[in-house]
Amino acid sequence: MNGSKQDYKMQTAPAGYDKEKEGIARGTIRTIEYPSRTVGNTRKAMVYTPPGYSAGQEYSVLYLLHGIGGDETEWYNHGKPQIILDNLYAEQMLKPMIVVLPNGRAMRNDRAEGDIFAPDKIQAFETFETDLLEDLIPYIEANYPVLTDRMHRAIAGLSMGGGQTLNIGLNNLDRFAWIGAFSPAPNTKLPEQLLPEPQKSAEQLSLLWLSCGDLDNLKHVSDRTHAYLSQHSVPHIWVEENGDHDWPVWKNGLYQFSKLIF
Ligand code: FER
Repeated sequence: MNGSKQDYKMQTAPAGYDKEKEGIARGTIRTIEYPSRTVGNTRKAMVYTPPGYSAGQEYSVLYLLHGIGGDETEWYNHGKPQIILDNLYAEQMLKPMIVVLPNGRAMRNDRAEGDIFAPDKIQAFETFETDLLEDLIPYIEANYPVLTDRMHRAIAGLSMGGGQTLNIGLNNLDRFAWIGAFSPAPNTKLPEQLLPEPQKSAEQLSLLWLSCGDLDNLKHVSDRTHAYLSQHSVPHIWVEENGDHDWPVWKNGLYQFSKLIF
């Protein structure tokens, strides 16, 4: 466990953490559109603003990425982040944050149609780095009352989006202090490429979270990343969960990670 955040003990999410509760304040989730110079069109994203959201306050931002079979609605349809986060706010367990659900397939037709493994579609998940940094983040910062320094910006995602999270986040530690990868996919760069200067990355990271189900066929990606981080004493949280490449792991990842950031 050397290099891990050894003091961290994950507490099981309480029963009902992902179920709508009566009588609590609710946030709002809606679809926005932003101009993308990277793709050359207008792209969709969903944005969750927390209960009591007010333009007079300043918010941190979490960018939360979907998997290879999804789009900007995937978390909303399957993960219900707005319910998980509303429940956490009701318990005063979260810092004020806006959550942005982008579409990580940065190409003209960004729907999860046809062969979702086609090379141009896989490439689009790489192109998204530019769309995120140069188009989406500036749009969010121009249109929402958000804090714009690295300490108030987080990135997390599941599977293909977990790989993007590591590739983009660790490559841009001047932009992101909080990084959370849930079951990262084989698009994840090799650890030597992700962290060529592990000591320097370690100094910049506020949190690097890595979790994966023990039954996940892609767990070798997390294993090799965790091994490198440990070997180079890069502090991180590594959670091997009971579970598969599936929503219980990813929803728990969001629940656990969001409590720790900002
Ligand atoms: C692969 C297997 C799975 C791959 C990506 C995935 C890029 C993504 C899975 C997901 O997002 O659920 O070989 O290569």
